[in-house]
Amino acid sequence: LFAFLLCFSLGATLSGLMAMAVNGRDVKPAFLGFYSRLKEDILSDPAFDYTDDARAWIERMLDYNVPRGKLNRGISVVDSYKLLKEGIELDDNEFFLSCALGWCIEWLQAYFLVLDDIVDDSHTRRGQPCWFRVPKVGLIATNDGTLLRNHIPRILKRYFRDKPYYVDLLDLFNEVEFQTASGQMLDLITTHEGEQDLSKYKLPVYNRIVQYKTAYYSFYLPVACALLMSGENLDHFVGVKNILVEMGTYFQVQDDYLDCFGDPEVIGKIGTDIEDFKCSWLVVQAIERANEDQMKILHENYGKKDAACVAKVKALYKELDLQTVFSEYESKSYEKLILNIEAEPSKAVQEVLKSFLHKIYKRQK
Ligand code: DMA
Ligand code: MG
Ligand code: MG
Ligand code: MG
Repeated sequence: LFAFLLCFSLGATLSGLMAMAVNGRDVKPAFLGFYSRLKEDILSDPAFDYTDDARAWIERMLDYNVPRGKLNRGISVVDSYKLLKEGIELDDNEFFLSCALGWCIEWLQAYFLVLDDIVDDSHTRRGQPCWFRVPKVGLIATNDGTLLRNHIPRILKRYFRDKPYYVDLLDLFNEVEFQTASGQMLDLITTHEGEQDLSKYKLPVYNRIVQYKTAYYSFYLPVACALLMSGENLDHFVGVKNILVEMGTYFQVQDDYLDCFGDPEVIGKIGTDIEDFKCSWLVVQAIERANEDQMKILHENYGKKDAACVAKVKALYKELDLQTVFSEYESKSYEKLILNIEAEPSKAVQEVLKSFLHKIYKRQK
């Protein structure tokens, strides 16, 4: 009887969560609930015969890297899809499908972050050591990244292969992955140029890097997924794409700002941009404003893995008042984005874009 009651109340709670999420308010608990289902699919994939060790490895790797972030990108698919339906309620299956696409983006993000932390020589991520820093993981993390990436088409195949938009969905994920990896390449090879000549770090170089490495997968992809689910042709949404790329650029400027000035306890990661000689928004702004003596300080201290050098760079950023420069940039970007959004013909699309913008405006993490 006890077991029965327990099952009954668990069932009731789950369907309660679903009903709440489907009808509007709190998507996150229901979204998180579907993670276990997708994980179970992967662990029982008939194409691979898991030993107990293999199963335990994958499960730990997924739990460590996939569901522990803010989940903004994933949940945005659901939020956007709901807004595009303009008040027509999602049924349970539509709700699940939009969550599954959201999780594919979270899987993609996990894949990029596992590798990004290796190439950036980072220490922590989401308040825990980076996956490759975990004992016994090390460079096995590179293959785990490959696996995370390969899980995405498997999820898509299982749940979307009969949909008319299946081919477009596969193509979308392929394109966005290509753009992101290309952006990561630009991010990484630009540091070589900066080491030769710091004055190469100018705004157009910066914008190009962040458009590719961040904006497409973080901003365009969630909305594009929701549009495909709604039966739309993505070729008709070039204006929306441009706005989302602008928003993604603003988001990466925030990321760069927080790398230096954010609280590691809050952002869950310790910044490494100064040590790594990154073409960060802050150094671009510093170079624009520095006099000869200040340029000398930058030349002598930027890109050194030495706490004293990093402190000197941070002191210079404060001297140049980059905190104020940033908050002015932040308000201006917001105003410009709102203007562009309000010029979009569809009210539903406007709502999608505004809800996205409000999730990130003045974020602390
Ligand atoms: C992030 O750039 C881009 C991708 C594709 C992960 P980043 O190295 O600034 O990110 P983070 O600050 O999270 O390490
Ligand atoms: Mg990084
Ligand atoms: Mg990086
Ligand atoms: Mg960063």
